[in-house]
Amino acid sequence: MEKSPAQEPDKAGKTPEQTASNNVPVSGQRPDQGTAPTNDHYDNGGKPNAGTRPMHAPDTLSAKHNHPVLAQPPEAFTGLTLTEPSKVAAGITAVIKSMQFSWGEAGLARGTQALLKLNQKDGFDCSSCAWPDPDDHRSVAEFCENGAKATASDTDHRTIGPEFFARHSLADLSRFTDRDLNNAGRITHPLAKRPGDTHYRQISWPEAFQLVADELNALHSPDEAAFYTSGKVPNEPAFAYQLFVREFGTNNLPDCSNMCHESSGTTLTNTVGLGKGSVTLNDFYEAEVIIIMGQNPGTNHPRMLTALQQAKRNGAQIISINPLMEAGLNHFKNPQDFMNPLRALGALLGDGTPITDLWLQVKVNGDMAVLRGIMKHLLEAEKLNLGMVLDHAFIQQYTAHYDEFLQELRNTSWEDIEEVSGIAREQLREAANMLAPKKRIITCWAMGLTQQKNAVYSIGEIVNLHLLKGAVGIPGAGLCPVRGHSNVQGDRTMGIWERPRKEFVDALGKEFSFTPPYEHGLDSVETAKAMHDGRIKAFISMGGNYLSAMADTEFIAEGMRQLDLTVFVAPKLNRGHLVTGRTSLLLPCLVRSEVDIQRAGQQFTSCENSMGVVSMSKGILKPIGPGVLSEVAIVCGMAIATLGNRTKTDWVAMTENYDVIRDHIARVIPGFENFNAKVRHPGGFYLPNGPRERKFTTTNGKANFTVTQFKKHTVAPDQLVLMSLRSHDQFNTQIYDYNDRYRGIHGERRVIFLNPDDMAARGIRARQLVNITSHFEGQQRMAERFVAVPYDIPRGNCAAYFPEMNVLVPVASVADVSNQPTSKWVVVTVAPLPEMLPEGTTQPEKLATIA
Ligand SMILES: Nc1nc2c(c(=O)[nH]1)N[C@H]1C(S)=C(S)[C@@H](COP(=O)(O)OP(=O)(O)OC[C@H]3O[C@@H](n4cnc5c(=O)[nH]c(N)nc54)[C@H](O)[C@@H]3O)O[C@H]1N2
Ligand SMILES: Nc1nc2c(c(=O)[nH]1)N[C@H]1C(S)=C(S)[C@@H](COP(=O)(O)OP(=O)(O)OC[C@H]3O[C@@H](n4cnc5c(=O)[nH]c(N)nc54)[C@H](O)[C@@H]3O)O[C@H]1N2
Ligand SMILES: [Mo]
Repeated sequence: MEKSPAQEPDKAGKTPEQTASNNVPVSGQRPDQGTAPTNDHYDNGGKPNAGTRPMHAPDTLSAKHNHPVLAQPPEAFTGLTLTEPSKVAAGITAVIKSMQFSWGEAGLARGTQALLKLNQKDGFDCSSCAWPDPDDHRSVAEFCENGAKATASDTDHRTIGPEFFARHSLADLSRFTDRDLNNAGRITHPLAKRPGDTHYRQISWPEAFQLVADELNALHSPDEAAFYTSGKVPNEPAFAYQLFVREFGTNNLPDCSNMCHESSGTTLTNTVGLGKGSVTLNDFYEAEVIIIMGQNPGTNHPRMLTALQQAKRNGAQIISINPLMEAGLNHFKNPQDFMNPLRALGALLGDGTPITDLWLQVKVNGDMAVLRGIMKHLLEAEKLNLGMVLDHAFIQQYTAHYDEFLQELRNTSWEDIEEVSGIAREQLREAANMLAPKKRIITCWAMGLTQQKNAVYSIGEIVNLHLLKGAVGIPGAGLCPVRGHSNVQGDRTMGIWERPRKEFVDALGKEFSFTPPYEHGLDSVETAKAMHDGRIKAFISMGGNYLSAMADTEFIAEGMRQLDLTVFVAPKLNRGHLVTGRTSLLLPCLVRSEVDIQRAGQQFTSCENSMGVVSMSKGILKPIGPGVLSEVAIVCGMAIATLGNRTKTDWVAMTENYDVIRDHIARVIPGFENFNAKVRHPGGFYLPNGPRERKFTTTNGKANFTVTQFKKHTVAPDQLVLMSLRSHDQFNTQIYDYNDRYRGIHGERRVIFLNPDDMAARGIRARQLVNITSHFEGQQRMAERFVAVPYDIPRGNCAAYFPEMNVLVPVASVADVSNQPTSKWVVVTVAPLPEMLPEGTTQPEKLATIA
């Protein structure tokens, strides 16, 4: 391997202590978690305190060359062009882009047919994000550019069958980019890689199920297996899956939620008694102020912009708290307006609706400081306007820990607030002035908040603000964690959780006449460690891409390669399917837009959106091929083969008719009584929500203020804080294309966004190549050859795309209490290389193309 200049310690900008380790893996203690001293009323829900197990950082530089199957995407460049970032999201470009993408990828007829049924009451639920559909009126095209892309990608008419896998070994496939893997097409047959094999080969379904059963039944304990779930899996297969796992005998049910809104769920459960948001879509139309923190709706929840546009038309003001001015937070042109003759001309000529009234350009993880500053101003305002700013009656009747919180707030100094947030006291007063006379306040947040070391406590400050204002459980007000995957919230409701509540386990055991395990299982982070040190020997994955989505890519790869068995249930290929255990199965499933015929006729499934509405999803397209089964059929197939006569459950009946599954759910999970009737109601039904009615079912029956000691998190002068982002052309690890149109990035994903002053200080020019080294507890991880791009981002912060940068995120760097990887807080040094990337550079010779 060629030695890159960044390996010279001085050029890589390492501190003396780090230089001493010379990039050799060293062990580091896992940080203590969940012990913030002032938060004695916070329950960590039985998270294992695994602070004692030393973790070894993989040597990321040599690791990537150690194995023929690459765990990281290839480093070749794909041709970067830079333009000015957009100030307007959506508009006619979005409509054209979505149509082009859909027609290109899914084929004209299949694509448009699918789009017309997307999110309609008699259609299928969009498999993209979890933003809700309007309760009453749905426009003919209730989709967005990215929903259209997700649907087009799902319904791809291209196929990859056994001959494709015979042509390409796993090592070959791993040299494709993530985009090319996703765009290769739909998997059409079950496939197996046996010990020693270099290729996946066709296998029959009964053989595949038997192979799973033989491997699982050979384990010494059911706890040697982990069963991962990604949030696209609908309720019915999710319920059947967790039942299979618990009948098998373990609670090892890690899921993508562990990396997503785990921090939100933890805070909300402790503070308001329910780990979900409290608002409905209609609340947006009645809100006076909407705060949007750590979220990029223009790309990740585009239909939210329609709600924000309506809110603005109804008089709401919007405060955006984000290190970046994302296009969707700036201006929005509603694509649906182009279809409305009264609005079409305005939409075509104007700049769209301005969204943000006040932008606070916070430094990464400065949110707690921002919120403290706003609340300090509110206390001042209350002094001047007694009884008009804070809701004393609400505080008195419903909350606990108010006095301790006030004390802590008063103790937080303005100097600390300004330093940590990067925002002046006067600007914070502007935000406070917008909030002071108002009660109908909604706060939305997403990954910018949850993927931080102190995420649980920062989100606690959001709740604090709402409790001060009594802005929970009244129309137009409430807490709104904006969920990611379309059914990630539903999967949790169905029991996809490594720490199930006792009442749930009791009910499950009673319904299915077995003794389920009560001991808590492993989450996504703990699973990674357990794989690595040999405690886990089999990994079954319902959708998702654990390898690329988890932190510390090379660490995960080392763990996966040691396993006896990996099983992946998926419609499309991803990198995670290539880094396998000794035996590996790739089992293709139907997607939501396809018709699912079982013995009792056409079946449908259901999903729960971000606001707790459960609705049905019924496919309309012909399945991609006869070799593909539904997720329910695959789960039940594995269960029948594995559990044999140990189970009393009628898995066949559940496969033949999903109503049978729903009848079980109705008896096990509160809120689902009469499920089969309610789900058939057009538009679905709302699940019960305590906080929405000011019922706070915490251990003390109160809404709890969170009291956290304010801490400054400092990094060395030469270090930067790296956050990970999604581009406009990806859905998590599924890369649709190399562009990030709104941010002015075209043709390339290996970029790092830097503040121009930070670039100058390091002698880095635009389009120069750099190496990035992350520093954690004396360990280093490295990502080589990224292209520097100057961007409007706070000094000291930088950004790169997920999953390319995940190799830099240390597996042991997790949020307190929730154990969620800190993917938005990675301490790095950035070292320039001599090379520049010329305009429009491509290195096609280095890119494997799909034949
Ligand atoms: N098209 C599309 N839609 C998606 C997805 C996708 O990949 N593609 N993914 C889905 C999933 S699973 C999820 S969870 C959601 C994710 O939705 P988002 O959370 O919007 O996704 P990210 O790209 O991670 O964006 C994080 C935002 O937080 C900001 N940020 C980063 N650090 C901080 C901070 O410290 N403070 C503040 N205030 N802001 C910060 C970033 O600038 C960025 O705007 O989207 C869902 N929808
Ligand atoms: N650095 C960094 N890391 C992150 C994040 C970040 O912001 N930064 N975000 C985190 C978040 S919020 C999340 S949610 C996770 C995402 O983690 P995952 O959910 O594990 O990852 P995805 O990329 O969404 O999974 C995509 C794969 O799911 C499969 N799939 C697609 N549709 C279906 C279906 O209908 N059924 C089945 N069975 N399979 C399907 C396909 O094979 C596809 O390739 O990543 C996390 N990782
Ligand atoms: Mo997510």
